[in-house]
Amino acid sequence: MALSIGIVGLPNVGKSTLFTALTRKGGLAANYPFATIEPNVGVVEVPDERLHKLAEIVKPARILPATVEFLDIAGLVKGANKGEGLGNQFLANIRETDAIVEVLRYFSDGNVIHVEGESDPVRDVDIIKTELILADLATVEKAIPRLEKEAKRDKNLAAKLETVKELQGWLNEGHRALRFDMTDEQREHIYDLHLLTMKPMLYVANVDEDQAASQPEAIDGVSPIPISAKVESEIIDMDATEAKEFLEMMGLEQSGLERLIKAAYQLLGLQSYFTAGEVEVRAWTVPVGAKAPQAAGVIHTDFERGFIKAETIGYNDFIAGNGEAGARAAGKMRLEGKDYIVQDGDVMHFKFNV
Ligand SMILES: Nc1nc2c(ncn2[C@@H]2O[C@H](COP(=O)(O)OP(=O)(O)OP(=O)(O)O)[C@@H](O)[C@H]2O)c(=O)[nH]1
Ligand SMILES: [Mg+2]
Repeated sequence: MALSIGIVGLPNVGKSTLFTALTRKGGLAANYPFATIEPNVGVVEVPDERLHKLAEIVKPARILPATVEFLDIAGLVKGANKGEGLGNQFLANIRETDAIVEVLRYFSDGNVIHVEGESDPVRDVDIIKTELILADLATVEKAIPRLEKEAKRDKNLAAKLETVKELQGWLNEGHRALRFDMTDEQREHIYDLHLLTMKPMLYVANVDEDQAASQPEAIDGVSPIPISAKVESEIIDMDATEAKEFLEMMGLEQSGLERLIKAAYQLLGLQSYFTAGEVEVRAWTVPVGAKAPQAAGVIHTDFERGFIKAETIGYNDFIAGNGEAGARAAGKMRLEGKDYIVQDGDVMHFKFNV
C-alpha cells in the first residue's frame, strides 16, 4: 500500500500549487482563499536514481517505482472547528493518511492575499496546530459517551475509556496527541480514533524563488523544508537534464519532491528494497528494521506466510557485479533467513512455499 500524505495549511499559502507541481495534476491553484473545495488526490512516483541504475543492468520490460499519495484539502482558518471556512469538513479526508505536510507561507508576493494579513509562519503553525487539536478533541468527545456505554457491558473497555479521557485532558491543555506519553497498550486504545495530531508532521516553507536554497529557522523544534512551489511548477514541463540544470542554477541539488519524500521516509522510518528481474525492476517500501518475511509480505501475503529464504544482494554489490550473475560469482549473494533485517537498497529474491 502506498504511503499517503495529507497537505494542510492556511488558505492561499500555495498548497494546491505545490500539490499540482508534485503530482503534475491539475488541481486548481488560484489567488483566492478556499480555491480548493473538494480534496484532490494524486499519486507520485518516488524518485530513486538507484532504480534506473538497476534497470540499465537488468534491462527489464518495465520499471516500477514506489509511490506516495498526496491529498490536497481546503485551507484551514482560525475557528475551522466551529465551522469557520471550509477546511474542517475536509479534515475527515486526511484521517487515514500516514503523515501530514503543513505548507507555510514564506513567499512575499503582495498580490497574493494572506488571510491573516501578513506572513508570520510561527503564528500560522500555531493556528493550524490549534485547529487540528480542536478537531481531535471533537473526535474524542464524541467517542467518550459511546465508550462509557460499551464499558458498562464489556469490562475490558474500562482501560480504553480511561486512556481516552486522559488524552482528552492532554488535548485540552493544547498539546498534540503525539506528545502524550503513552504505553503501547494505550497507543492501541486510541488507534481507531485516527487522531490528526497523532500523525507525524513535516513543515514545508513555501519560500520566494531566490530563497529556495536557504534553510529557514526551526519552528517548534522542527526545521521546515524550503520549497518554492513556483520553482517546482516551473520544472514540471522540463526534461530531466533541463530540470537538473535549472535546479543547479538555483543552488539546489534535488527537486522539492525528492527532498520532501526523503524527509517523509526519514520521519516515518521507511526505506526501499528492490526486486530486479526481466519482467520488472521494482522498488518496495518497508519500515527500517523490517525482517525479510515482512518485506516479502509487502509483495504478497503468501510470500510472508510461506517464506523460506531470501536471496539477497546489497545494492552496491549488485552494481559492482554488473548484475546478479556477477555478484553471485563474486560471492556477494547471501541466503538470508527469517531473522534477516532488510537493509536499504537490498536487491531481493524470495523463495517461498504455500
Ligand atoms: N509568488 C508566489 N505565489 C505563489 C506561490 N505559491 C502559490 N502562489 C500563489 O498563491 C495563490 C494561492 O495558491 P494556491 O496554491 O491556490 O493556495 P492554497 O493553499 O491551495 O489555497 P486554498 O485552496 O484556498 O486553501 C495563487 O495565486 C498562487 O499562484 C509561490 O511560491 N510564490
Ligand atoms: Mg488549494
